[in-house]
This record gives sequence, structure tokens and C-alpha cells, in this order.
Amino acid sequence: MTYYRLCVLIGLVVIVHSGPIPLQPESDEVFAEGYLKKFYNFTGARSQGRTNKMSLKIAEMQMFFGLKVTGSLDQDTMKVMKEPRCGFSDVARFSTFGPKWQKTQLTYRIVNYTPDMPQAEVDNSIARAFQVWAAVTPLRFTPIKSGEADIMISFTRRSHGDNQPFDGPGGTLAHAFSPSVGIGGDAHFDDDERFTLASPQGIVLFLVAAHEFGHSLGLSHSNVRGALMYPTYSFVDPSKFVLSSDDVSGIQSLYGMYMVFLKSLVCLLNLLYISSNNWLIFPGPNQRA
Ligand SMILES: [Ca+2]
Ligand SMILES: [Zn+2]
Ligand SMILES: [Zn+2]
Repeated sequence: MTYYRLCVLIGLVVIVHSGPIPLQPESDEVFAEGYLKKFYNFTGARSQGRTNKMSLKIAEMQMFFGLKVTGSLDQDTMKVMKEPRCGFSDVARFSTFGPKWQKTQLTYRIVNYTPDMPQAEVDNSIARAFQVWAAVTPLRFTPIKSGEADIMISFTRRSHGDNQPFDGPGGTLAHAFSPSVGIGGDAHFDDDERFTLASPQGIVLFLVAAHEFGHSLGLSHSNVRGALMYPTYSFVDPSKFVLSSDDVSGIQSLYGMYMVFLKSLVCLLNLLYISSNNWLIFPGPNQRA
């Protein structure tokens, strides 16, 4: 065997053992590469070792979504990758030590409006989205009309100055930044989507906003299907929306439930007072002889 042939043979063995991804249509592989770079910190270049690294990243993504872990771009994996979703990475897992606001009174400002909905509907959707989190934490949110708010909200398209360009209709719907000064807390919505108040035909702004504000407050993605902080979008009738226990424990691990407890206590004391005033300790005038 010549030296040349030996080299070719060794080369083939190396290729086989590097575990190539089964052949996929080019477009799927390119799409998946972009997806993994965006959401799973995939840094593999088109060079030696890339295939294995990409396989590992595919497996990581499959684990996150509870898919069968094959490390290859099977049908189920591609289906999930192509679902509309949030632009925040899935790699920074749910953490109780993430950045958080060091105050409970936060301001927000809607910098511009989407042409998809009347302004009042946008205002309403955004206010209700904040209320989702205010209901289970001491956090309170106040809208302001000018100046710099903690959470600046804007509708924008494609490149918009934060190195995270949107991608046109579908794909990424919005993204938001974890608590900090400057861009921290801000939420950007992809105005190439069709936002709506409550229609299953469009993207319900309330649902996307409530999810994004979770990031604005310091939450990462949850792998619990049905949680608000799950990365992909699915329609829920806003009037029937309920925050999952996973989301509640996530946000309360950051901000506690002190005020919720206090409010419940005050409520209970009020009830007791009313009860005792009427029937128990202090009988009302009608009950006196
Ligand atoms: Ca998009
Ligand atoms: Zn998200
Ligand atoms: Zn942005």
C-alpha cells in the first residue's frame, strides 16, 4: 500500500468516526446552523470538528425541548426549530441568581406603536402583560410618556441597532434584555409580524409581551411546556390565560412574594374584622336588645 493510499484510508476512518449528521437538504442544515448559533451559542465554523460540535448542539436543543435526543436534524427537531419563538437564547437556563431589578417600582414607555392594532389596544395589551407579573410579586409598573423608562418598548424591523436583527415575518417574534441600565429591561417586537389583541390568526401581543417582560425582569427560558417562559409561541385565548406555577416560582425566586403575603393577610384581617363586627365580638346595633 502506498503512503498516499494509506493517508486516504486513514482520512476515511477519521470522517466515519467523526459521526456525520445524516444527509439533510442543504436549506435545513443552514437553517439549523443559524438557529443553533442564535439560541444555543453554537460557534462552530465550517471547519474540522464542526459536525460533531453541531451534533452536540442539536442534542442540547433536543434535550431542552424534550425531543428524542438523536443529535441529528430529524423531522420533529426541524418542526420545533421552525416554530415562531422568542429571540432570547435558550442556553442561559432558569437561574435564581440572574440579574434582577433592585427596586420594585418600575417605569415603562411605549416608544412607538405597531400599525397592526389601534393604540388603545396596544396600551391595554402591554398593561395587562405587566399585570401578569405584578399580580404575583411586589413589582409595580407605571407607564411614562417621555424620557428614559426602565423598560423601553418598541416595534421595529430587521436591523435596529442592537446586533440582534429581526428576521422578517415568522421565526423570531420579539426579544428583551435582562435587567440592567441602558438597554437592560428593554423589549423589542418584530413589526414584520401581524400583532393582534386576541385573534388566533395573528400573534397575540399580550402573550408575547408577557413573555418578553419575564426576560425584562430577569427570567430565562423554561423547558416546561405550557409555561409562559417556554421559548415558542402558541395561541392562548387571553381571557383564559393563567400564569403557570413554573413561572410563578421563577419570578418569586427573584422578587419574593412578601407583598402578596401582606395583601392576603390584610384581606384576611378585613374579613375577620367584618365578621367580628357583625356577628362575633362586636354585635351590630340591630342585634342589641
Ligand atoms: Ca420575525
Ligand atoms: Zn423568551
Ligand atoms: Zn432588538
